[in-house]
Amino acid sequence: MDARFKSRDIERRSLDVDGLKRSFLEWLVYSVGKDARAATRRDWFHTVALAVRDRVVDRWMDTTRSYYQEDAKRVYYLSLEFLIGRLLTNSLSNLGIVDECRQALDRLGLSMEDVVDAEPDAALGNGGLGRLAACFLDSMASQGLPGYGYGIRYEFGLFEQRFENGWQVEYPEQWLQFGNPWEFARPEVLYPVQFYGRVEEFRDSVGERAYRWVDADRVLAMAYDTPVVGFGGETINTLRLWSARATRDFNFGHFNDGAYMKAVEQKILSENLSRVLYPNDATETGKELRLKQEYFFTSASLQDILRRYLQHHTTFDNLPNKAAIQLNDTHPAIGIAELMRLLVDQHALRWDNAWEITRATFAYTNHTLLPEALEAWPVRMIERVLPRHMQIIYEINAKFLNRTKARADGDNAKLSRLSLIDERGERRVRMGNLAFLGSHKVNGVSALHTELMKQTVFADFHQEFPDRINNKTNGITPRRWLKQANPALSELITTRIGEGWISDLSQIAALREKADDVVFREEFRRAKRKNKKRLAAYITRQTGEEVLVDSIFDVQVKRMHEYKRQLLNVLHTIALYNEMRDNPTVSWVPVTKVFAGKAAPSYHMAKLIIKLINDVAKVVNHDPSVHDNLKVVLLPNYNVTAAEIIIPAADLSEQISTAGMEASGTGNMKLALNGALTIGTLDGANVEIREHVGPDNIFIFGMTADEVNDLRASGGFNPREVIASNPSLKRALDMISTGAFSPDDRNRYHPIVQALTDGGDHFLVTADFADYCRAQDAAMQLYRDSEEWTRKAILNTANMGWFSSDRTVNEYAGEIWDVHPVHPNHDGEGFR
Ligand code: GL9
Repeated sequence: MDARFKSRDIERRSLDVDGLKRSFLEWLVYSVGKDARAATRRDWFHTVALAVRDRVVDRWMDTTRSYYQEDAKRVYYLSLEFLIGRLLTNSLSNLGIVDECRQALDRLGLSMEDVVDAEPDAALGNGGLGRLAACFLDSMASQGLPGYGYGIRYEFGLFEQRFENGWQVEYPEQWLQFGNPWEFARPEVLYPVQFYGRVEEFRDSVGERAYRWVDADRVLAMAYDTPVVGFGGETINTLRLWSARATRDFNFGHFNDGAYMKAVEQKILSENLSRVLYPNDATETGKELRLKQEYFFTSASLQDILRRYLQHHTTFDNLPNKAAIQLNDTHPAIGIAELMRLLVDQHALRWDNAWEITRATFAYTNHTLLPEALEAWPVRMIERVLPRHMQIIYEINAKFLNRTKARADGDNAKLSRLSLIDERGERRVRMGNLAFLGSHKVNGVSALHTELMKQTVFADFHQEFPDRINNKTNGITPRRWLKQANPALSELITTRIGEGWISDLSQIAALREKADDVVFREEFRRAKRKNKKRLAAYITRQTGEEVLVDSIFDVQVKRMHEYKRQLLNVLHTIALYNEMRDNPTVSWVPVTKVFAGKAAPSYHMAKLIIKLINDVAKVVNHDPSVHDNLKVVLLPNYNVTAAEIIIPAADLSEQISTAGMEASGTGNMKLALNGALTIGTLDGANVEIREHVGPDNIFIFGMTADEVNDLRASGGFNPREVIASNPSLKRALDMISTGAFSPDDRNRYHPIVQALTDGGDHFLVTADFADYCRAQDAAMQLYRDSEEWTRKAILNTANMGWFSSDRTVNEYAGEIWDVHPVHPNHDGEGFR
């Protein structure tokens, strides 16, 4: 080989400071096309990202080749959402070259922070469900598991949130505007996906009835691959996202004048499929475009999976031994009908055989019990958009109900609950039932949630298939959520217990004994304080508000939703404000209430709550009578990048959903791992967090899920009575309803007051208010004793090891997927 090429080739992979610096300059000039004098921060970000990407490509190919050579069983994580966030620090950190990169940039007169800050936040998800998918990708790659992510390459991720006059306003988030240096376009990886048309019946070669889907519209799914760098850089997995492309199969015969332009227009419109992420949190509005998105990426992914499988196999009998497909919620559940269609219609398998293979291949994760989130597509819509799938769903249903009828002896109510078709009102396909029936395992995301699945939405199915439901409590990746987001704390931890915790978070338990070490406590506090200063500066930049670094940073960051009860927190804020005003001579523990979160654009109540928080902030923050003892901030545009600044700085973590409604939560885990104490209900994974950190190190309040259930079953309660008996609650609500926070529109909050009173207070805000205030008081009293507080904070960090997504993914791998780590062969050419 030409020596010049060879040396360049080695340079491409060198990881020392000089090599990095040289390759930055080369990338800047030859790929970004700028010289160092003209380069902007964004140019430098692209330069560095491309240089880093260079250093993973060889190992990426090695990884893929090893999977192929070993014909390893792969797991395919199908998800409509991947909330990835920024990738630069993540890649550098997992490759172990953060310092080298910083020094190389330093020599070029650049700050690493500036370069990192120029990366857009990839927000291809709404919240917990999408972020979980991203944590799982990191954990699979970090443990050498052959895992692929499949999803949609949305041109517009989750909207950008701004506040105008205190109201949420949505702006398009154009994360791809300046290009995406991490992805590789694969114009040759292209699959047709069909919609509409009709089904034709015919006789196959052996005279059996068979079906073909004809006269359909066609769209192409084109692949974009992003390498997923595992910790240590040994395994580099793939996230494959599909983008819609118009077909070029013009029927020239049809064209004359206007028809031509119309046909081209139609083609262009078909590319809208991958244009935008639906911004709904746990509610689906039943829009046809959404159904098409779900089918689009599911069909392309299944075609790709079968193509890969067929490189090694000639029959489908081994598919379940070579591919595990995990459905992230019901969004890809149409995949069950699609795999049946591919096997039966395209590959001529017998129905029963295809069904056995399908069921053994799929598994389904349920992420919420909220009834409004359970997808149910109108039969008429599926009939029109996916006519063959509707037939297949009917067939699955008929066979299932026939088999079940024999045993159900006349329990027609039960049969109609088990049916894939909801016959009440407009007929609808219950996607949860389809997902359950078409999967060999079905799991919930926390112990409580899984129990509730068995008792509520899937009670009948659980009776029929008692071994199918299992629990996989969620987890979070310690790489992003401790090592990268919180360098101050993670460096401290590493000096004391080594760095084993990064890939085996259970080792963080070694910190337990440090909780009684006054020197360690002092250093732990110093790390927290550093993070709080960083957040205080961010708050000032974002809102103009100055906050006291030594106040309690009381943090509630998550989507705005009534069940998450930001309102409960707001009512406590107002009550505390009143107490401080009434008792100005008391020495108060200063409190900073930090809120952040987006509301679905059509969720009026959630948007009104945002306005209320901003209105309360305006009054409280400008009232000199509370001095600086209370500040309220609502940070705009909460996303992964903001979370990385907010979470390490939190003292108190608000996890206050109505018991039984938050399936798991994962923010609760991130905050506790970073040494925040939780104030929370016994809901979702809070229950397990309490077990791990110990009941003395968490503030639990409120009704339990059983109590909530009993109360609702007994016909609810009368919020008016509760309010009348609690003067501080009454006063806070009166202030809201009389316009104390909205003098410009005194009726503005009528809908909120109404919901909490005559509306019956469905989320039990008033019912839990008194106990919540008691828990808040306990937290404030504890905060005065900074040694005791720190001790408990350390015990939180030390006891959160079990909540690593490595543990979660290993449970899936062992109990659902049956996949095993593969050690890629890097031919000794690796960088370590
Ligand atoms: C969610 C649940 O509401 C959370 O409690 C859970 O932690 C995550 C991950 O399992 O899934 N289900 C759901 O629809 N969302 C969740 O966060 N919503 C969003 O992702 C916006």
